[in-house]
Formats: sequence, structure tokens, C-alpha cells
Amino acid sequence: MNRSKAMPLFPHPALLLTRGREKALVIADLHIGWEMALSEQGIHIPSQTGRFLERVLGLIRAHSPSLLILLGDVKHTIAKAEMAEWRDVPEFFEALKRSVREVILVPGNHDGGIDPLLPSGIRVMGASGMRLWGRYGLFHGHAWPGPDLLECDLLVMAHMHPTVSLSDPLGFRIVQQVWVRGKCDRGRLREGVGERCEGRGKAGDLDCLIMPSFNDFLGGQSINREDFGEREYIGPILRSRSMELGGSDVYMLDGTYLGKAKALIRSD
Ligand SMILES: [Mn+2]
Repeated sequence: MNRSKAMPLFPHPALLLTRGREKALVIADLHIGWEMALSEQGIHIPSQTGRFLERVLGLIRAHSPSLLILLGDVKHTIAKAEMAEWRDVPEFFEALKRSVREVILVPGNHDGGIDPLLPSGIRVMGASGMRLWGRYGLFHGHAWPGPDLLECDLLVMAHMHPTVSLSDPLGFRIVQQVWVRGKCDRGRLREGVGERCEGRGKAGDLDCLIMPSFNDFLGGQSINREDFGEREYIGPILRSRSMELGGSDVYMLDGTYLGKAKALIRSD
């Protein structure tokens, strides 16, 4: 039987897809080199790449996936590679290659110029993403998914680095990374993806999961600001309102269910 499931690995910002004995580990938005970009502004944070690598390797040891899928924005600098990225990115991929059968990169908007940094044997997909086991549509989220992905049961995207902002009566404010799970309108997605979708089939809504960034230093887009609904979210899926964000379920990294996004809206 072809039973498969998608399971966030709470408290880690990582997703495990399984089909029978096959497993794929999905992580997104590492933004290797982010600290280096910050140092240009005089803020010095030690390189986090080693720490991220240890966390990924720990997950690989714990779950033994045969596939590791990096869902975009492995590196930070857009369209080029900074000096430190020339060192960190290849080392990172070499270590991953040694610990898992196959490493796949689904590129994000920050992955321009990454090719020369990749060791041989890393599979690089297009920005329109990939379909896994017929059922899962994986893409970064800065571009429309390919038409094939609309025939899946679950779309998994990143790019937004979703967060929720909460404050207590004294005004202390916390920002937490979250998982967002909601529905996408297949009709709207097809309109966006365009004529390549003509003649294709499945009807009804499509489940969509927005992953938190694996890099825990990064900021992200708050899903519960007051101007929720009017403001511009990033990526064509949210901009086109193909995904109904307000009715989406929001979970903290540890798995705590916070409720529907629209019930979390706050004003400051
Ligand atoms: Mn990103």
C-alpha cells in the first residue's frame, strides 16, 4: 500500500515525509552567510554554519532519511556568492552528501550563483519545484509552482519565514517562528500558473504547509499583524490570495497549536 505522511519534527523546523520505508527530510531557509552580511553593518556574530550542520546531521541520525531536500535559500547573498559562502556552502554540502543517499536542492531567490559552490552529485531542481511520490509538491515559494505540483495533495513551501508576534499586558513582545497549514484554491493557482495548466484535472482545495526557516536567527513575516489581509505578503501564492491565510492553522515550533491565524491578529 502506498501510505505516505507528512510530519513536522517538532520542535525542529524540519519536515519528515514518509512513504512505506522511504523517508525524505525537508528543511528550508538556511541563509548561510547571513552573519557575514550583518558584519558589514558592524554587528559581529560567529558563523552559524557549523551549528546548523550539527542540527541537520542530528536529524539525519535520528530519522535515517534516504533523501534530504533543501527547500531553497541555502545561502544568503542574492545573485552572487560572498567570500565566506565560498567556504561554508561547499563544506556544508560535502558533509550532507556523506550522511544521506541523495541531496536535492530546490532553489530559492537567494540561491543565485550557487552552482559553482555545489559539490558533484547534488541534484538541483528548477524554481518551479518538484513533485515527490506523486503526492507532495515542494517549492520554495518565490515563484509559482510547476503545473504538476497542483495535482498533488499537499504543497510545501518556505520563503516567508512565518512568525507570530505576541505581547503581554506590560508590553513585552515576543516573536516566535511558526508553522502555517491551510488551504489553497486550485482554480486560483491554475490561473496564476497559466496556460501550462490547461486540460488538467483535480478539483477542490489543496492543502498547503508553510515551513519555518531552519535558520533561527532570521526575521520573517508576521502572520498576525493588524494590517493582515491588506498587506502584501511575499510570494505569488500569498499575493494572489490563492492561500486563505486567515483560516490557516498556526503551530509553534514545539507543536503548540495557537489557533487560526485570523484569531491571533493584534494591533501593535
Ligand atoms: Mn528565505
